[in-house]
Amino acid sequence: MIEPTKKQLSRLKAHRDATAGTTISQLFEQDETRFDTFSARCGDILFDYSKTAIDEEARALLFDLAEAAKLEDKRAALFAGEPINVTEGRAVQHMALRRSGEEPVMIDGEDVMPGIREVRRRMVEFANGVRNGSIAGTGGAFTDIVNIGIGGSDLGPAMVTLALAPYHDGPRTHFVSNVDGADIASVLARVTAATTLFIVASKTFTTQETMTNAQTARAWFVEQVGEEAVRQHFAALSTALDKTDAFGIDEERTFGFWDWVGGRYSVWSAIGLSVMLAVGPERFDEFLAGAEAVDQHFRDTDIASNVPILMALVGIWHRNVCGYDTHAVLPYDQHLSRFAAYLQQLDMESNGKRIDLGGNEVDHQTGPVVWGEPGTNGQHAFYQLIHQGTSVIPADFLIAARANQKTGDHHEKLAANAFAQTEALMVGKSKEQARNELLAKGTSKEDADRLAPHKVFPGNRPTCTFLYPKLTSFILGQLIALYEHKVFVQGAIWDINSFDQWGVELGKELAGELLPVVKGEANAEGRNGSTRGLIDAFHAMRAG
Ligand code: G6Q
Repeated sequence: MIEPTKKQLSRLKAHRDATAGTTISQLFEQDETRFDTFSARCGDILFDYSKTAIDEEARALLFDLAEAAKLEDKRAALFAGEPINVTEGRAVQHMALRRSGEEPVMIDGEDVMPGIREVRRRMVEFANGVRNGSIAGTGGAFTDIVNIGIGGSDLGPAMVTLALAPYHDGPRTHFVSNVDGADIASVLARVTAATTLFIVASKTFTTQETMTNAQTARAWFVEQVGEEAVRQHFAALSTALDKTDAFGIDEERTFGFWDWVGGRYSVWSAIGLSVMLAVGPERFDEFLAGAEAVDQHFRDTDIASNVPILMALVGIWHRNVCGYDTHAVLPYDQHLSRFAAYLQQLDMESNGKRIDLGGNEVDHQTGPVVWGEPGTNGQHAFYQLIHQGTSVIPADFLIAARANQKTGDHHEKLAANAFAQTEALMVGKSKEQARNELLAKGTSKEDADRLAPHKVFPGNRPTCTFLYPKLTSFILGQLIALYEHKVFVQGAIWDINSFDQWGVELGKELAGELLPVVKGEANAEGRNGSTRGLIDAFHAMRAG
């Protein structure tokens, strides 16, 4: 954090110390208009942050904090295509992938839009061909698509395809990511080689998991159908066109993207091909349009009603001012069941950093642990801790006004639960209330005294709610882009690089070193006692 930001943070902490005695419920008692003044809209999405302890003064201080961190300059540098990913010397321009219109987007003095449009045109042509059967396999029209990728080359398309299941009218899609052979084996057991299209999705085309799975799929396919059909049944999504060729994938079936698209920001690029195949190019366009609308909102809206900035500042308040360690994302939307997993990568890989842009260790907290599961399921599992545990866990609730399907009053019940949870977390239940309720039910005075403490809900636990009309491809594009820009804003305030991921390297290096030891081709000499012991035991168990 740069000095002026630190000063602002101290002011915020002083304000928090002075006002911590005021509960969120009391803020509503003091201000009848609080819901209106502490909520904002981005298009059709309503973002309610009134159920947090942020008051007028705190919000003003948070705005000052953003200004002190030079957020506007940083946002301008992002959109201008400057190489803000400084440790990799790259621009960050996933926004260009969802850009419509004719305006150029310059990176290194070159307009990248013609290249983007050309790849998208080829994707549309290919997707239409596959969907109408004019591009087919040796056994006829493709019935199944297997996307082989991991991390950013898997989570985005897998999450989005699931989220848009109500619009799925193309071939069945499957996602294989884990190097655990169980993953590919279970998918191969479900598909027919002659009508399956394999998409190898890898920016670098060197990732161990993806290349291992791709080779296994290729060998299985060759055994079933033959080597000569590989070109007809395999496509590649990558920036490494030389490597896709070496794998035996046709240039015509290779869809490229660029190094200024980070893996976890790549669902908008060729990496989204499986989504396009599943829901069709029109829906995919709507998905891009939703994100583009948020880009415009983020770039042009005043800070006071700028939803991604507000989301980020609420997060900063919880993380840096209140000191909360984790952040729960709780979609009341079964189709968003992979949304938290997706956001985990987006947020934790982007902002899980401890070195600032100047190369120094930060002296403040950065990204929180992000986690979550859909409601109402979570209510019957981990919500106990959110309500009564010792940690305060700020949570985002997401709920549509309308469901994608007609199933009696399921949706009203779902919504009632979402609203009830945020209310319960805020208002809580006092010991006296708990005791009186027990007495009213006829419990003895002695038992009421004994049980009441267990039935206390401290309340005053903060939540934000996103309410949207229906989970369409447009709304989904908006939701993802909102979180993307939130992550950017927080990284800007923390003065860290949100766009590299060096923290994933060491484990990869060591796995490379250990593979020959695990295979028994090298010995474990020189390694620490635990690793040596584990590998020896591994060998012994296998021999047994
Ligand atoms: C994302 C990360 C990482 C990446 C995977 C797959 O931002 O860089 O999750 O997407 O490691 O990489 P490849 O696409 O190169 O196989």
